[in-house]
Amino acid sequence: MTKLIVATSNPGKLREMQAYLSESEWELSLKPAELDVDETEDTFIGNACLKAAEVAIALNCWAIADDSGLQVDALNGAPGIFSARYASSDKERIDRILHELSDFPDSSQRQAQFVCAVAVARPDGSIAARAEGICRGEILTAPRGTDGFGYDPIFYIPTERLTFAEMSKEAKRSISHRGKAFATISAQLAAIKQ
Ligand code: ITT
Repeated sequence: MTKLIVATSNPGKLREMQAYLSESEWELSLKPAELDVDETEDTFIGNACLKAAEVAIALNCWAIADDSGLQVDALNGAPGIFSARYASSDKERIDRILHELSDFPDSSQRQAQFVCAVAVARPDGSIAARAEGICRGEILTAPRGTDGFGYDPIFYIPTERLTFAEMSKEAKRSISHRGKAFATISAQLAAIKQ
């Protein structure tokens, strides 16, 4: 089995990435905490490729990275690629979104989507695979649920009548941005000759 470095410092993302890659024929290993990559690109996929490539080169190993975030229609797509940098804790990030949407009480005005871009880099930093997944939903007026991470308690899926933070791991996987992106990348990873 070839080693594949999971290039994230976000514990919530890490749990999902490991679960979604658990049946792959790759030996997963976590990137060292001190190896951090600045996200200087202006797209999710650009930042996913950058993180995977820089970690791969630094460790001379295959690496996989995820760049993701929330895009709120009424905020012209914000926070988008700045989702992690929108405030300094998950609670403050949620409070900021709720405050910015306070003039938009109707669910029709609170439409949003999560985006996940994922990239796999070879040890020389070249990109071997990439994929993207999108999940549409609505931003609630107050958080609901305790599972998941990040913006999950305010991201509501009307067809399920649940937020991501109220869903089982399996339900989130089957409809989420990351579940979709990893379904595609897993097939690509399986096709790579190790
Ligand atoms: P790494 O770059 O180290 O992977 P990060 O947290 O900086 O970690 P991103 O730059 O991709 O990751 O930022 C993603 C932001 O969007 C971050 O605030 C997450 O909490 C949030 N996010 C991404 N996917 C999410 C999900 O499935 N549920 C809730 N929030 C999510």
